[in-house]
Amino acid sequence: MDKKEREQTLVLIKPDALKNSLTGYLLSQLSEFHTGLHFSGTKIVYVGKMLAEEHYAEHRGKVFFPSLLDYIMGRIHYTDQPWMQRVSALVYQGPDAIKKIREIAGPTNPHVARANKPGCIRALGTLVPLKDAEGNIIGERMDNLIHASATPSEAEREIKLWFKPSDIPPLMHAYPTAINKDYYYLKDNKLCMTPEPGNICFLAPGDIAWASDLETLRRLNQGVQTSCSLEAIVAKYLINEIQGNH
Ligand code: 3AN
Repeated sequence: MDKKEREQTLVLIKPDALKNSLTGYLLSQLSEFHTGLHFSGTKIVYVGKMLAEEHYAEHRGKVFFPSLLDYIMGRIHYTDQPWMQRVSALVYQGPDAIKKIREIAGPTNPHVARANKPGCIRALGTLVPLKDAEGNIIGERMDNLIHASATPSEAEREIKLWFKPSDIPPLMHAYPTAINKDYYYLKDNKLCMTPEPGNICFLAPGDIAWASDLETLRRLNQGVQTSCSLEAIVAKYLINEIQGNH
């Protein structure tokens, strides 16, 4: 398979789409028949705080950030049904996968989507005003049903954040993988290599991992600065394993 054929992108069907039973419609819009793309990974994910924060890391500190986390974690649309708090994560693959899916998704802001691109998925979304304690409007939350990677580097970061290599058929892997040889634990939100009571093991010898994750862990263990955070690795390998902040 050549590089063009192998282009991948991450799609998240967000809680507002699930709540409104739009999943079938979205999958149909994104289907091979409409896009020429095929999926190489699909899973239902409980989104913990660590995963949510890593996914939206570029928006950290912005006024809408806390609400954005609540939204992707399902706390807005399934407030009283914690067991329903999840998203559907998919990897689509094929020529121009990123561009094709962004086109169908449409502009980020649902009002702009409705005005400029009627018929796109995000035209079905909603804008929700955000208020401070006194009731003043301080911003808005964009409930826009679907996430789609915007660039190849974003797609790589996001696919590696949401998917382990073993979630994707081996012949469809777009990024190098390696067999892990060490035990890696999380202890008080820090990397730890020894088993101690209360430590959470997130990678064990024999596990297949993204090669870049193992390189990051090797560097972190040596105290070297890395561009990928420990949280971005831990969040993924613990997906659906722990309910809570991880
Ligand atoms: P996109 O999802 O189109 O790639 P990003 O990556 O800029 O857009 O933003 C990620 C998410 O953050 C958006 N889907 C939207 O929910 C939220 N967001 C982005 N910009 C704003 C904004 N100015 N006000 C409120 N929410 C925003």
